[in-house]
Amino acid sequence: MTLELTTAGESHGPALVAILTGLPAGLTLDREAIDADLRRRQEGYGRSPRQRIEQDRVELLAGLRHGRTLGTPLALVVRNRDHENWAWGMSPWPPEGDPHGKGTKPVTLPRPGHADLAGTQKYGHEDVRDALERASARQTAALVAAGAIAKAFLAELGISVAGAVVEAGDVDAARAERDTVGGVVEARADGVPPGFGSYAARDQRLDARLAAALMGIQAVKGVEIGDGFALARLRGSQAHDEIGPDLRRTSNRAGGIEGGVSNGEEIVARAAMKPLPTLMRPLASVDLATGKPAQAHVERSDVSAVDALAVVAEAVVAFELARCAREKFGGDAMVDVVAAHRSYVERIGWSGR
Ligand code: EPS
Repeated sequence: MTLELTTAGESHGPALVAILTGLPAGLTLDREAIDADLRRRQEGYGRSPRQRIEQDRVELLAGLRHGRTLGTPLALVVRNRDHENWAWGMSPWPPEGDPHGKGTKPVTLPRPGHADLAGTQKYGHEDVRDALERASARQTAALVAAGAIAKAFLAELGISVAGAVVEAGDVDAARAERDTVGGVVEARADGVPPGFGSYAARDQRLDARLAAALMGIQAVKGVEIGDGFALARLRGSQAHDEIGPDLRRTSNRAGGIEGGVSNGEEIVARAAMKPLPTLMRPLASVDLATGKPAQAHVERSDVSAVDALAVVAEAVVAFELARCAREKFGGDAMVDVVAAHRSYVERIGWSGR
C-alpha cells in the first residue's frame, strides 16, 4: 500500500488541483483544519500583495463522503481567485474578448535564479510565462492541503509534525532596498516509532526521502537532518547519540534517523531557502526576442517566503511520513492501520516519546 500525490495547476490559471491515492477508508477529515493550514501558508511576513487577493480554501471533489474518506482517490481543488484578472492571459483555451489583460504580453527577459531560461529552452517555449507559471511557488498551496490530510492520518497514529522558522533575513531592510531575502526552516516530527524508512535500498532511506521532499519545494537549496553539516566537524565520540538502558537516546544529534531508519527520537529536518529571484531591481539578463543584453523581467512578487516555507516544509515532511506509515502498516480501513501500528509498537516495546 502506498500513498501518492499528483498536483497540477499554474499560478494564475483557474485552480490548483491535487489527487491523493492510497489513503485508507474511514479517516475523518476536518475542512477547517485544512483551510487553517492554507491560511497559515498565506499569512507569512514578506508576502506579495497577491496574498490579499487569494483566500485559499479547499474544495473536495472525490473520495470523501460526510467528512470521511472512502478509500478511493481523493481529489481536491484550491481555486486561484487572481485568475479572473488573468482571464485572457491564462485562458486554457484560445482566448476570446479583451486581448490587453494581464499575461497577454509575452515575457522574453528570463530572471536569474528562476526556471525561466532553462524552462523555455527545455520545453521550446517562446513566452517565458509558459515556464514560470508552473515553476511558481503558488503550487505549494496544493502541497499544504495534501499535508494537512497527511497530518490528520498521522494523528491517528500519535504522530505530529510542526514547522518553524529558525533563521530569516531582514524583510524590512530588504523591502526598503527593493531586494529579497531567504532563510532556514525546520520541520520536527514527534511520535514516529523506530522503523520508518529502510537501509535496504538508497531510495528507501528516510533521510533521502525527506531530503527529496524538502528539495522539491521551490527555492530550497540545502537540507540537513539533525545536526547535519555540523556533524562533519565533530569527532565520532562527540557526534553520536548514546543508547540508554531503556533503548532511548540521551541526545538527538542524528535528528531521529540512523542508517536511513527512524530510531524513535524526534525527527528533525531543516531546509535552507535562497533569496527569491524575482527582483524589483533586476539582475542582468538577455532579451530572448532580440538576443541583446537586457535587465531581467520584473513582476509583482514576495520579499521573503520563509514563513510560508515553514508551513510547506511541515506539509511535505508530514506527507512523506504518512507514505512511510502506509507502506509499513498497510490496511484498507483506518481501524486496521491503527491496529497494525499498535501491534508493531507493542512488539518492539516502544512507548512513544
Ligand atoms: C511567486 C510569485 C508571487 C507569489 C507566488 C509565488 O505571485 P504573483 O506573481 O502572482 O504576485 O505570491 O505565491 C503565491 C501566489 C502563493 O500563493 O504562494 C513565484 O514567482 O514563485
